[in-house]
Amino acid sequence: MTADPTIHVLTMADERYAMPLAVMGRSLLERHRSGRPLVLRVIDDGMTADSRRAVEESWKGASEGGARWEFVEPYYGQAERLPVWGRVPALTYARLFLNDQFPDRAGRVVVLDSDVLVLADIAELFEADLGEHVLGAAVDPFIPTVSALDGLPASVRKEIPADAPYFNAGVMVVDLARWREKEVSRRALTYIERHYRELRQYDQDALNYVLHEHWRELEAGWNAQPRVTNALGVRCPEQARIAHFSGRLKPWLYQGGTEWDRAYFEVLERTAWKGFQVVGGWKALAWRVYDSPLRRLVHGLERRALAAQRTALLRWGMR
Ligand SMILES: [Mn+2]
Repeated sequence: MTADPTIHVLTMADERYAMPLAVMGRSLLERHRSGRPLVLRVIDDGMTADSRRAVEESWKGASEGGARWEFVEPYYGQAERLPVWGRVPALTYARLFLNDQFPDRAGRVVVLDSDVLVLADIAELFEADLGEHVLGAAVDPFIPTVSALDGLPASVRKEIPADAPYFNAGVMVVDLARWREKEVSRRALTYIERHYRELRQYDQDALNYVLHEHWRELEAGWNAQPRVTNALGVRCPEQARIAHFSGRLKPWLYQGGTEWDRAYFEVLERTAWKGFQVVGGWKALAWRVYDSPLRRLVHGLERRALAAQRTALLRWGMR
């Protein structure tokens, strides 16, 4: 590592995610206590000027010092086809070109989804032991191995042991020099071009394929996913250092009952969205009923139904 002590963090958001971005950034900055300079770089896919102003307002004074932020445009390299379906925008693929965001750097960068809540000092993640690996990430509790439901497609499984763990790309610490050395961006794009009809988790599939021997498993607490408990009956790590509200059950859409939902709203109250309340009505109620321990009875079916929908869309809906 270089002598530059600056901590670099990269995230992505569009207009729909302005508020979650404000909460994520606020939580990151409030816990940033190492005294090192911190730069939060936001890949901004068309936020309005008002929203950006509110986001920046939310971050002012959040950190005891040494933090700044910048907004940049998305970049997708030579990509021609970025398959999307459901609620996730093409912006997720910007992650694959993270090295292009730092052309002059060879150190590290922490990459965070904007649907996370940071509960620990990010310096610890930034300094995580990676050995010789390209990146550090936590195993995805919803997709523990490459051969799990929603893991990598059968066509590539012969190249990777079936029990190889599968990581969630929503929280990563990346060594930029090694990323370039392994040509991760180019190879991930090749994977997407070749397998776009079988993609399940967008860019995350490509990264798991390309890096299956080159990532270091981090403690589960760095990417604790609160919804896993009701969906799978799996415990969420108690020592959550980053809570990740992955999937469709976002804390701002309905009243989730976990301690992390409460923590989320505590931070939200210190942003420009102070006073925000979940919109009531049948939809929020439906999410709430749905996110119960009973969910595990139907979760498998739900995922299969979504998979069938996605397959039909990728097969018939593109080109
Ligand atoms: Mn996410």
